[in-house]
Amino acid sequence: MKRIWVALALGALLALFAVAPASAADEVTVTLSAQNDSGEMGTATLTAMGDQTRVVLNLTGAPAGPQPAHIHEGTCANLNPQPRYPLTNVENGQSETMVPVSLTALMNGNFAINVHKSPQEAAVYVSCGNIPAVAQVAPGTGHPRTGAAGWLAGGAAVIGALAIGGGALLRRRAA
Ligand SMILES: [Cu+2]
Repeated sequence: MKRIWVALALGALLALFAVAPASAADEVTVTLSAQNDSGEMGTATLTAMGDQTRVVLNLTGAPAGPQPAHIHEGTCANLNPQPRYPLTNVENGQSETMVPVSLTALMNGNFAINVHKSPQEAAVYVSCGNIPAVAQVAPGTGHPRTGAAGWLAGGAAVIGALAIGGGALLRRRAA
């Protein structure tokens, strides 16, 4: 029986490696550039959490705040002023939000993240970054996206392990 478990463990391990690169690509960093001479710039880190996405903003040159922040449709150059997904107010350059939309949808929807000067001066944009489309990101990060290939490799590993295990079992029965 021992050989079966070794084979199964090996198969599970191989399956894990086959799927692992997908999770690395489930995080995207958006560069936030200063607008209107604000000097506020930094990053937005988007992490896939199933059908939700965690959005973490990290800005330097930011005031204490609070500063409203949103995901808008459009690009920083041509932003739909109506926010699509509100983000937690930026305070001291920091903000973290779970938005109820998948990272894939965000990356296929032509969205941008922006920060406003203050609740009183929301019309003044101080920082913005375009969420890149999936096709533009995959080559840049060097991580392959989740694909059928990964699942096929995982499945093949499991089937291989079962075959090895089954063979060992048959040999044992025959002996
Ligand atoms: Cu906004």
